[in-house]
Amino acid sequence: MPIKESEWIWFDGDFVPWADAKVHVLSHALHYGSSVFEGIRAYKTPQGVAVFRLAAHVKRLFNSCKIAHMPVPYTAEQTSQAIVETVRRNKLSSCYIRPLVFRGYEVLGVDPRSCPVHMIVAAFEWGTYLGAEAIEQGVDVGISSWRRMAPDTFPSMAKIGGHYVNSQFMVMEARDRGFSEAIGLDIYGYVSEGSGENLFVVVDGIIYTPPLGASILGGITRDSVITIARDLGYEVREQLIPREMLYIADEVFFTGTAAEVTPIRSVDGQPVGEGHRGPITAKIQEQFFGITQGKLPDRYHWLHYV
Ligand code: PPE
Repeated sequence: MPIKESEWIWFDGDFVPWADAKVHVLSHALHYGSSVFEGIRAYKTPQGVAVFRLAAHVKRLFNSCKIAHMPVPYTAEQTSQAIVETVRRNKLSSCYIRPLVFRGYEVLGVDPRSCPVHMIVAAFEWGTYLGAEAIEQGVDVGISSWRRMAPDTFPSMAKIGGHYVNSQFMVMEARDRGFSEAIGLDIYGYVSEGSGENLFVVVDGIIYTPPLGASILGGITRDSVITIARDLGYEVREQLIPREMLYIADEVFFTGTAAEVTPIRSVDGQPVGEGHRGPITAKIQEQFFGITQGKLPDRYHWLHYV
């Protein structure tokens, strides 16, 4: 799906027209994946447009940059302002926001540290990630033959551009096999995550999700869902998940900023539970979308009004 262009992109402190937000072809990030990014959503609520968990996303951006040895030339406050201003200036309501910090043009060679660090913030309309019906109907997924990164190869807690080469292999293979998305196993063979989503599994009323040590990104939607589920009275266990637990699960679902809360109806061609969205997934969705769309009280202070 082509990007729905908006008018302005925040680029190193200035708003530039969408078509003029350009970099040199010898920019370091283009050659070696030396970038860090965030994916954030803003939602239309009856009280106005609100950015979901802005502070948590800005914090993770800075943490990723710290892990990547990429000093951000702006403060967290300036970054938050840039994000809010980008939504406002483009007169967007519900939208996806993509901040990106990257190594630019100066030298070639692997060590990025003499290249300048730039930051952009783009925002644009972006509908449901895995298709319009996915939120209700669920998606069909397959276990990838590509493993997630080993803990001592790439730091999975950092949202670094280069990591997404692995995600690209996973999702291309999945789609070639007729699935919407892939589930990656970690290097030890335990369930890790999707190419761009965290994963939850429900068995006998208990909710399981892989721990940070299973080569996952510490998802902000994951954290939100854990909070919601525990408040609903469910036990949530962050623990290693063997692959076969997916085949006997009552419910499985993805979480992510882009994917939101998306049910999984089959894994490797085997139906999950009854083969459609399960009741716990539905309850969590109701809370998640209720809060993001301003229909339920913002009891965790997750909304930052634009
Ligand atoms: N794991 C990965 C690998 C990942 O990329 C994401 C977000 C998540 C988990 C969920 O994290 P969070 O969004 O904080 O709940 N993936 C982003 C990029 C998707 C894309 O295609 O680009 C996103 O959802 O914005």
